[in-house]
Amino acid sequence: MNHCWCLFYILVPCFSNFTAPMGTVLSPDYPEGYGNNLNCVWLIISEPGSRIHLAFNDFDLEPPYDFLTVRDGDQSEATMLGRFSGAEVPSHLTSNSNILQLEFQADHSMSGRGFNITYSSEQTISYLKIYLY
Ligand SMILES: *[C@@H]1O[C@H](CO)[C@@H](O)[C@H](O)[C@H]1NC(C)=O
Ligand SMILES: [Ca+2]
Repeated sequence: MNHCWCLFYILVPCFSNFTAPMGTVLSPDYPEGYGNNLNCVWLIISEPGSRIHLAFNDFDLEPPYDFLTVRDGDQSEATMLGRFSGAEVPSHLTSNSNILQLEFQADHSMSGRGFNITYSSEQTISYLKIYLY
């Protein structure tokens, strides 16, 4: 018998929600390499009326097949704030709403180091202060 099952790409799901006011989102097994066939969705949920700030401490994904998509809100069609791949560390970004969605996809081969992203949430007032500063 010919074992063709190996040709099917089985996506390993990984989901989690972050509700603490600040925290760190790491790719699976960071910094050892994240592996293959991933479709991860992380939601960062802050207080209504606040915004979430992302700072990329480290970033290394196999371009262009592995990438991270950041969306403003929890819907799959929510506005995309950025899509990142490769080894260039993205500049920081801030949500417009109180929910940020990070979706990480990796294909069937090759892995980079992964990513280390810290987030913090700010009430809109203090966000404006920081923004104007
Ligand atoms: C993620 O980056 C932060 C800031 O550079 C660092 O303090 C922390 O140790 C890193 N986490 C890991 C698991 O490397
Ligand atoms: Ca890959």
